[in-house]
Amino acid sequence: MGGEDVKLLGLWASPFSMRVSIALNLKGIKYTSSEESLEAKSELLLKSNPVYKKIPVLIHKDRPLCESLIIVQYIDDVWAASGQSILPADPYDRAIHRFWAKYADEQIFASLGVILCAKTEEEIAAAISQMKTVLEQLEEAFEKCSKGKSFFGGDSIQYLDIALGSFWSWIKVIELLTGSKILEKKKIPLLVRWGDKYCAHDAVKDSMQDVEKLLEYAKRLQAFVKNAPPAQ
Ligand SMILES: N[C@@H](CCC(=O)N[C@@H](CS)C(=O)NCC(=O)O)C(=O)O
Repeated sequence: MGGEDVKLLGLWASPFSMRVSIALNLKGIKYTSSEESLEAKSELLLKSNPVYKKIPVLIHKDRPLCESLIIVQYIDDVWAASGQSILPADPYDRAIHRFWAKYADEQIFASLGVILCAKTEEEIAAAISQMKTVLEQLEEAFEKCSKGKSFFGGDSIQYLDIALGSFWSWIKVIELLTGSKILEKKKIPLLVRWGDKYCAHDAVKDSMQDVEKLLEYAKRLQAFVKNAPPAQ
């Protein structure tokens, strides 16, 4: 299903692009993808996301959609009859998934950015400590949402799995870059087990970034930030 009508403008290293790929995989939708460069954005990207000029963009039947979590919900709505549901059926559960997904976006993405651009060891230590606190809160959320099953969505991957899972390889890269253990089995045992199962899932494993390759990308990004002229 899908094929020519569905095109993803993305970037392999982007946590946000990965969400869209995984949602399409879960629904069994065929799509084409175009790898963007953030240094030289394509005309198609600029035309398709004139407001934020960011990836991912999903172009479905020539109509562009922006913002990864909005795209994931769109995919669930449009292909409601294919594959599994991505949003939970119960309105309360849906709201809880959206709450924690927004929280993960605000907190984890911000900490990743701080660590990659940090100028001092203190900044790095504070951002890592913040990330650990957020993951401990998500550990509690996992216990409630999963009800003893493998995923936030229970037996299957759902919205919050997709939202949080997109940061997993990046968190591992931060561990390697800084020499700090973040995914500690003692502190967040349920999330560590969840992460392993999530990364091995059929709809995820081919879209999940390779940690070594992502580490090299992160080092290049750090060097670029370090050498960039100060903002005017
Ligand atoms: N909230 C957006 C975030 C997208 C985003 O930050 N994309 C980055 C790549 S990971 C981007 O395109 N950056 C280009 C820029 O900021 O100019 C989403 O969920 O889709």
